[in-house]
Parts: sequence; structure tokens; C-alpha cells
Amino acid sequence: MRLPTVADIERRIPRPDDFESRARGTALTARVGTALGICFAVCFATGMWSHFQYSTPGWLTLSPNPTQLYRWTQGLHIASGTAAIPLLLVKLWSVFPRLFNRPAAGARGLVVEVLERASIAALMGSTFFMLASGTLNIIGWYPWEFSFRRTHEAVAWVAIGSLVVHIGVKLPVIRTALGSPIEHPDEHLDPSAPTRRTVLRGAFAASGLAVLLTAGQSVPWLRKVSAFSVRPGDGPQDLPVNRTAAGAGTSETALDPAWRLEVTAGDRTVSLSRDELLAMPQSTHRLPIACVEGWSRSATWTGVPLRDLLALVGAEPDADVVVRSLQTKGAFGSSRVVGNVVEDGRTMLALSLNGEKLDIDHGYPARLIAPNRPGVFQTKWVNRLEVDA
Ligand SMILES: Nc1nc2c(c(=O)[nH]1)N[C@H]1C(S)=C(S)[C@@H](COP(=O)(O)O)O[C@H]1N2
Ligand SMILES: [Mo]
Repeated sequence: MRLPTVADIERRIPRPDDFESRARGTALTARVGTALGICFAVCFATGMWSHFQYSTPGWLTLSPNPTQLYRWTQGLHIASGTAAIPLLLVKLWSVFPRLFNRPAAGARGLVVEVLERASIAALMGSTFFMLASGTLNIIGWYPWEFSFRRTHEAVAWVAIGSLVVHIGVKLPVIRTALGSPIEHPDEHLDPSAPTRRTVLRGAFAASGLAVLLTAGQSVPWLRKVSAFSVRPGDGPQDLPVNRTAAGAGTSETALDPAWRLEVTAGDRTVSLSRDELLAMPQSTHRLPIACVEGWSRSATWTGVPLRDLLALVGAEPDADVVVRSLQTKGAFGSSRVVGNVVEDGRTMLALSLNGEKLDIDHGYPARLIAPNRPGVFQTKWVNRLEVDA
């Protein structure tokens, strides 16, 4: 028996022309690609905006206004990422036969082919990672060891960089494809096969449907439509809960009658019971919780403005404040509020929610709530405010 030669194997690998679906081709790829490019651009911009909330660059001062800004940017981030998934799959299907391209003869042809394939591999690997890790994050599953946020950010730069290179290289092809009609009337076609236009419409419809099925987690009137919403809004007091008191290890400490809020600035400390906080002038505001994982929901909060608490220790109303909590396990047990946000009268230590005493899973005895702030920083079970000198 003779072993197959390289030439035998090569003969068995399909060639681009062996794939017959006429719906494929640059006319389709360029159109789906344009939609995908728009989704990636929105996703990248809103994602960077979200990273700035964690590590704020020097040129940016976080503002409490517009109140709903973070809710919108993060909602768009999740919607554009979700919309990208069906588009990416259709785009890959439309270029799949090109995987079997043979390089042009000669060393130069080989080098060009290798470079092009390496750049596409970087683009594919990074976009796959972004969409997959983002989706797992939305469903609240972290099966990895690395920091989601830092890795998702670092790979985003690889993705956007390789995307820009890809668009740059393909620009002439994209221009020609977008400039000519999607169907060619002179093609002799099998009338039973789907047309390019059908595939394109299908891709857009699948993408729109994916958004519709998930957007109810931020858009109230879509709540009933959104079968895939991870947190449709069930939770005590009509608000979803990300981490329960049991999960954060605060079930007992939060109910301890000896609980006090400590407010410190330098060597001055004031200690207040919940009744003493309730005896202070209360404010009521409607503000959203906008979770980085995608869901958001407005609620009516009542409590004491942070700046009034700072006044008790003689601190400026626009000082930075570190908010600490009873939480002993896991992340997000504390957060920092910048002076601009502290100064806003709607930034409060909330004591009640939707007209009722704050539920323990929403942060009883007291939780932070501030306008235009990611949910992770709306610290629950607060027991200490430290004014940053
Ligand atoms: N102490 C503490 N506060 C916390 C968290 C936490 O894990 N620990 N989770 C945050 C996150 S991720 C969100 S989205 C909101 C959710 O608030 P809710 O459960 O009151 O709706 O609480 C925030 N506050
Ligand atoms: Mo969150």
C-alpha cells in the first residue's frame, strides 16, 4: 500500500469554487461586514466608557449628569455586542470558502497569504473572545481565573486594532462591493436557492431578534418580550438583586441592632444609628441601578444626602468619599465617590426603596445610591464613609 503524497492530500482539500451557494460573495460580505463594523464601533466606544468609570483618565471628571447616561451606554454596549453575534456568524459563512484559497505561486505569494491569514486569525480570535466572554459575563458566569474586566479591555484593543487593519486592507473591495447591486441580474440562478438579499435580511432579522430577546433587561416595555433576559426584574421591592446578603456574608451583621454608620474625616468621627439617620432631613429621588452586566432598573430611593453627612464632620460638600460596607467576602465591598458626585443632592445613603424599608438584599440598613453610576459602585450594607483628605 502506498502512503498518500502531499499532492494527493492537496487534491482532496476542497477549493473555493467547490462551494456552490451563490448567496456567498463580497456583495453579501461587505454589507454584513458594514453592519458588524458599526456594532463593533459602538461596542468598543461604550466599553471604553465603562472602563473609565473604574479607572478614570486625568482628562475626564466623572459627572452625576446626565442621570441616565451610564444606563444608556451600558445598555448600548450589551445590545451592540448581542447584535454582532448573528452578523459575525453570517459573515464567516459568507467567506468560509476562502479558507481553501491556495496561495499564488512563489515565495512572495506565500508570504502575502501567511500575513493575511495571520491578521484574520488575530481578528477572529479576538472578536470571538470578546463576544464569548461578554456573553458569559451577562449571564453572570465567570469560569476563568483572570480578571474579566482587564482581559476584556486588553483584548478589545487587539480586536479594534486588527479590525482597523482589516478594513484598511479590504477598503477597495468593500467600496466596489457596496457600490454595485447586491444581486446580479445576469447570473443564471437556481430559483429555489436563497438569494443574497434573503440571506442579508435573515442576518439583520436574527440580529434584531437577539437584541429584542435580551433588551428587556434594561428597557421596561420590552420586559415581557425578552425571553432571554437574565434578570427580568424579579427581586424584593421590584428590583433585581445581584449579590444577596447571604452571598456577601452580611445576613447577620446587617441585622445587628448595634449597627452604626461611622463618618470620618481626618481625626473627626461621627457615629449614627439608623434611627438617627431617619431623623435627619430625608430626600427622595428616582434613580436607576445600571449593572455593568447589562440589566438596569429605576426605583424610588429615600435617604440622607451624602453631603449632609459630610457636613457633620466638617468636610467640604465636594470631597471624595470612600464608602465601606459590612461585606467580608468577594469583590465590590467598597467604592469611591468623586467630589462632583458627592456634591449632587441626589447622591444619598438610601434607607428606603419604593416607599418601603430597604430589603436586606438591597443593602439594609443603608446603601449608597448616586446618579449616573455603574451598579457595582452602588455599595450595599454601608457602615463607613471615609472622607479622603
Ligand atoms: N456591598 C456590595 N454592594 C453591592 C454589590 C456587592 O457585591 N457588594 N453588588 C453591586 C452590583 S454589581 C449591583 S448591579 C448592585 C445591585 O443592586 P441591587 O441588588 O440592590 O439591585 O449592587 C451593587 N452593590
Ligand atoms: Mo452589577
